[in-house]
Amino acid sequence: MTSRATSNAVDPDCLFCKIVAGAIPSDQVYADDAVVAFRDIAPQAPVHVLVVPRRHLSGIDDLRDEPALSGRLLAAAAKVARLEGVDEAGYRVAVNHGRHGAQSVGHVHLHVLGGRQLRGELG
Ligand code: TR5
Repeated sequence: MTSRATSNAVDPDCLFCKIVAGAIPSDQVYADDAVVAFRDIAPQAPVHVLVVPRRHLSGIDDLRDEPALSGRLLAAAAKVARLEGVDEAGYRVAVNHGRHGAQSVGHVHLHVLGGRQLRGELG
């Protein structure tokens, strides 16, 4: 049986849905039945990986009633950090949402950033 976390609603016009489907190539670093992680095309740190749900959700606002999938995304971010070797030194997980949050791709994603000392300011 497919759980809500792993169901596969797709937006055919969405960039990250196309990456998840393999229709647009990516440098994938992790995947499971609910989540895919791939390197950001314009990295802002030596390690910059995007963690996205396979299912299309526009932004973090759509995760309000999705505790299982939210947990899967966070768990995947921590796995990516370990796979990338930044877990001991530390890293940042960030989610941009909407206009003021400077979200540019409308498929919810966690940025995993690390590999150097990151600046302290977030806003
Ligand atoms: O600004 P937000 O938080 O929405 O983050 C979107 C991220 O997607 C940015 O850091 C972009 O650099 C990244 N991005 C954009 C494209 C892209 C990508 N990462 C991997 N592969 C990508 N492709 C193939 N095309 C993009 N336009």
